[in-house]
Amino acid sequence: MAREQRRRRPAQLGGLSPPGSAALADGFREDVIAGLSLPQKVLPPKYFYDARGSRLFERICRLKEYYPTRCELALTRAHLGAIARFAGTGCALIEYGSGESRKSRLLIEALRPAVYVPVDISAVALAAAAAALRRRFPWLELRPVHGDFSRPLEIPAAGRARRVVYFPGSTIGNLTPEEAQAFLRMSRSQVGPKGAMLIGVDLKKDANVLHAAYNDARGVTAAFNLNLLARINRELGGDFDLRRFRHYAFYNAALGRIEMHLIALARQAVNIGRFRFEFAAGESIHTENSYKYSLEEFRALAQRAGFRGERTWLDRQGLFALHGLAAR
Ligand code: AVJ
Repeated sequence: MAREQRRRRPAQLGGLSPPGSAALADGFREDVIAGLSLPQKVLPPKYFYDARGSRLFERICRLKEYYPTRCELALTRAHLGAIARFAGTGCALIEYGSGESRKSRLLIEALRPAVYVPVDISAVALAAAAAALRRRFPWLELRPVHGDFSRPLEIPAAGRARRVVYFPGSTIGNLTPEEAQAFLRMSRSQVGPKGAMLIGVDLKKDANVLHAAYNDARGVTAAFNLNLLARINRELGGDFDLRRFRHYAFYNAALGRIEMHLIALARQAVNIGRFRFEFAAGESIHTENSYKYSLEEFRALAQRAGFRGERTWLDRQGLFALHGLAAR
């Protein structure tokens, strides 16, 4: 087992980072060494999204088993008028994560925000998204913020416009419920007493449906998970043998979450720079949690964070929810 004093994570919300964000290299090394030194080995899911991982995630979003992306887009289309009325046209729309998705374009068209503030930790992704939006919406007042939305941000002056945070994709599922509550509370202070939030949250459902979504037949999710080890090899000089680890995802009903792991198929040692990590046969690296919330559970969580769950929109199959939260 590697020895090195473990540094405290800079924020509690270390698991949260928008898809496509390039994690800072030094943080990556520290987090990997620290995570693999724990009795239950862990790797933070934000490191999935290097260039290759982001491409694999896009492929996941198009898989037939992976319903969240499809359902969220469908429900946004189906309820666009009501969503826009809830948020209020002419609001200041702040989006956490990449701002070039199809859902954001729909919202911008329907909401005609006074100002649109995409927040992304990846400068490259942010610039590309902003350029595309400028071409498409020449009338739009666009003020990109390069930063980490898991920490309080300086949001450019939006005048008197109502602030609405848009946080799609159930990315909040990567956080524990305690972390999610803290994150919502921080968002609540960002939008102020008249503000609101539109947040996409995956629902609890038949465990077989959940299982299929994270164990797709083509093995794209497995490749996405294993890419984390490949990335450690590429960027940190690790010597993981990818053939000796296997993707394992299951629904932990007691905790209400999908867990993704990488399981060592045989006893082995892995070197990363001057560190050496021992694996027993069958030992896991826990790489991701994806929490699922019933409508009531999420409303209660939002309530504890200073929001009132005012509206909820579902897709036709009732698999995914968009919550309209108002500050209270
Ligand atoms: C981007 C965190 C919402 O949890 O479903 C997809 C990531 N992991 N397949 C999710 C993911 C495996 C995704 N989130």
